[in-house]
Amino acid sequence: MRTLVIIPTYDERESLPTTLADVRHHVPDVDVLVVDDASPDGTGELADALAAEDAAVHVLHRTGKGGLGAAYVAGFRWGLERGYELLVEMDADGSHRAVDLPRLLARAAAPDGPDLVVGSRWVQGGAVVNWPWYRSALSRGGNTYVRLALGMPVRDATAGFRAYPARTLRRIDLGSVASHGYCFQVDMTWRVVRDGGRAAEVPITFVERVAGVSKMSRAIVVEALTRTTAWGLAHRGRQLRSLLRGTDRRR
Ligand SMILES: Nc1nc2c(ncn2[C@@H]2O[C@H](COP(=O)(O)OP(=O)(O)OP(=O)(O)O)[C@@H](O)[C@H]2O)c(=O)[nH]1
Ligand SMILES: [Mg+2]
Repeated sequence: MRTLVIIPTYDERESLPTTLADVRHHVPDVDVLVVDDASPDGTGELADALAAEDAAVHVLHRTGKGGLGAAYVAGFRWGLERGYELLVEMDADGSHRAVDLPRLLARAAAPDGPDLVVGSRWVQGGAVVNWPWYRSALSRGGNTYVRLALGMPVRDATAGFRAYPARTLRRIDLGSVASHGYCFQVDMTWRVVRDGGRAAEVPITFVERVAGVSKMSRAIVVEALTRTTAWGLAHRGRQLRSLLRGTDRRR
């Protein structure tokens, strides 16, 4: 399958070279697209220099920090226009290990494979390295809330290491995806599952970044919480209405 690994960057000058080298080493047949939002630290120029030396590496420059979701939507469009059959999301900061990519890709490429493959921290065999207890608690708690609110059988819906067959992305109205932070991941998972798609989880080991700074913020957590609650209420309302219609008919 023609595969594109999309790596969004904002101020990842220190981490990007290693991330790119690891991807090229572990999955040499795969192309890479760096989507940079005019990083002030010059990550975009660095990516251009790396791409000039390697025909498999491409760079998409955006004009300013527009959030993770918008960067991925731009990357998906770029890849779909060029006929890639499998599109992968991966962080630049070293948290997602390229050594896990072959398993993720194999699961996605299997005959009759799922509509989404999530690299999961919270299934058997998954792990997180070097997170303080409160980051683990936030991620586990957030994912439990998402699962209960949406009734979605996914243990790590906020995970940002994942693979989409092109057919899945073509079914989604990408222009209507407005989530910015890791809410984007929940949003995309929900769109797949809500419409009857199958999501599979593959265990991965997530490693806390060693260089650069996290872009996670209170606003990103609040966005995830409020949007998930709204989707959950709408979903439960729909369920209730169809239940009542069924009861009416039986009377
Ligand atoms: N293009 C682009 N990339 C972004 C933006 N925000 C974050 N990123 C990138 O998205 C990836 C994930 O962001 P992180 O800051 O690591 O966020 P996180 O993984 O939720 O948080 P930590 O676990 O604390 O690192 C990294 O490669 C970032 O450089 C953005 O607005 N635009
Ligand atoms: Mg990170």
